[in-house]
Parts: sequence; structure tokens; C-alpha cells
Amino acid sequence: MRKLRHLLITAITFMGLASAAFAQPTLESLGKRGSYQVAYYSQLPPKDEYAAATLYFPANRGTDFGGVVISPGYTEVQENLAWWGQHLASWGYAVLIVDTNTTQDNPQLRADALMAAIETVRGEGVRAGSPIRGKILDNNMAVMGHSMGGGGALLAANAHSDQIKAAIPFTPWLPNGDFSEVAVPTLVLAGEDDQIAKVAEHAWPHYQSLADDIPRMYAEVADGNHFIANSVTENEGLRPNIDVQDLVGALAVAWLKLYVDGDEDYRAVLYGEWSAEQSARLSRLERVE
Ligand code: 9J3
Repeated sequence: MRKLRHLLITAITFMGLASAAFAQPTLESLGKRGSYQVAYYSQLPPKDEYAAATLYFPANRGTDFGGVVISPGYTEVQENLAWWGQHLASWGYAVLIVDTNTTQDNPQLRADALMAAIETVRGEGVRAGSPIRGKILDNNMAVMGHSMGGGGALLAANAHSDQIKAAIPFTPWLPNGDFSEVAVPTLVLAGEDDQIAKVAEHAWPHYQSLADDIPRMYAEVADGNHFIANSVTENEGLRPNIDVQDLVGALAVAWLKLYVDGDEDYRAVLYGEWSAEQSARLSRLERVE
């Protein structure tokens, strides 16, 4: 009897420790770097659709990771989005960020680059000598992009939803963009004070054009500029005016975990009640589960 009691107490203690270690994710926790170590490389088989790329990956994750491909915007290069590679890989994803063939490429060329980038990630999953050989889940892909690259991510999703599981355009740019054919869950990140892709002409109507039957979210950062989801780089003209990497980073991780990996633990992060503090960072939030 005493032995049994001891066992029970041990079991209960262990369950307590386990639940502390695997606490439910929150906007706050997903805004920090994840637990995987991040490695990256740029020596990749070339593609006609883009000029160069870097693949970030979770170096100490065994297998079964999804892929995320990301395009920069007009005049931008990989460096402008590099933090996404670090952040998303630390949460378990293979992340390929491209340089477009020219920094002036239009959104359709950026969509083509993203679809080619998906092929590259899948290819790295089977290429002899690839650091991520045997580790990629071919069907767990997502597209992302900034500005014209966000327009590109939406165009890619509109034409190729069968190839992906989710789309995350940020401060997307495409005049008269109609994305009613997108069939995957789509998270639109926007900046209230975006003067380059004004939300009234870009992100908001883009979001409104999405089909009624897909999960979707529009998160508009209060007072945010065109670069709220960019890296902080030398070029002052391409920098975020407010630090919301933790918030947009958390939303993207939760979006990928729920819709790419199918992990229901992340649903409450997206659709539950947010603290007043987090809510106050957004000027507009629309969520359709
Ligand atoms: O990719 C973007 O930042 C869109 C910028 C833009 O206004 O392009 C107009 C030519």
C-alpha cells in the first residue's frame, strides 16, 4: 500500500513537471525564439525563377518538418526578411528565403519564384548530400512574402492551393488583387499606417476577396508602417517603425503549427481571448475560424 502511494505521488509529480515543460503555447511564448538550434546554407541547386536563396532549418530536429518559402518585396533582398528564417526554423520549419531575379520583379514573377522555391525545399528532402535529406514532409508547405512578395504569395496560393497548406502575406501589395480562389488558411498581416501599400487599397481588400469558407485572419498593426514584419537592416527606408516581431512572429508560428502541421494545441492562441495589452497593438483584427 505504501509502495502504491509512493508510485502515485511519483506519477502525479511527473505529470506536473511534464505539463510545466509542455505548457500551452501563448502569443508571448511563440513570439520568442523556439527551442531548435538554427543552421542555414545557400549552396542550393539553381532555379530559373529566382536568383539565389538561403535555407534555414532546425538543426537538432530529427525529421518531419514542413517547409516555408518567402519572397522579399520591391527593391528588397533576402537580408530584409532574414529574421523570419531564424524565427520559423527555431520553431521547427525549413525556411527558404529567395532573392528575386531582379529586385524589380513583379508580383507574378515572385509567385513563380515561390512555387519554384517549394520545389527546391522538396528537392532538398531527397538530394544526396542535402543537410535536410529525409526530413521534409512534402505536403506540408506554406508561402509567405512581403509587399510585392506578399502579392506573390497570394497569387501563388490563388493558383496553386493544391500545393500548399497555408499562406501568410505581410503588408501585401497588388492593386485590384482578387484572391477568391485561395483554398488554404490565409493570415494577412498589415500596417495601419502603411504609405506604400495602403491597407484600404491592398491588404484589406485582399483579405475581403478571400472565399467565405476558408479560415482567415486579418491582423493590422496599430500605427505600423510598410515594414513592420521586416528585419532591422542598414537601409533605414526599409525598417519597421515599431517593434512587433514578437507579435507577428507568434501569429505566423501559430498559423503554421495549426494549419501546416495540424497541431490543435495552437488553435487557442489564434482564436482565443488575447490580453488587453496584445489587443491594443492592433488597430484591426478579423478572425474567421
Ligand atoms: O514590394 C513593395 O514594397 C511594393 C512597393 C511599390 O509600391 O511598388 C510600386 C512600383
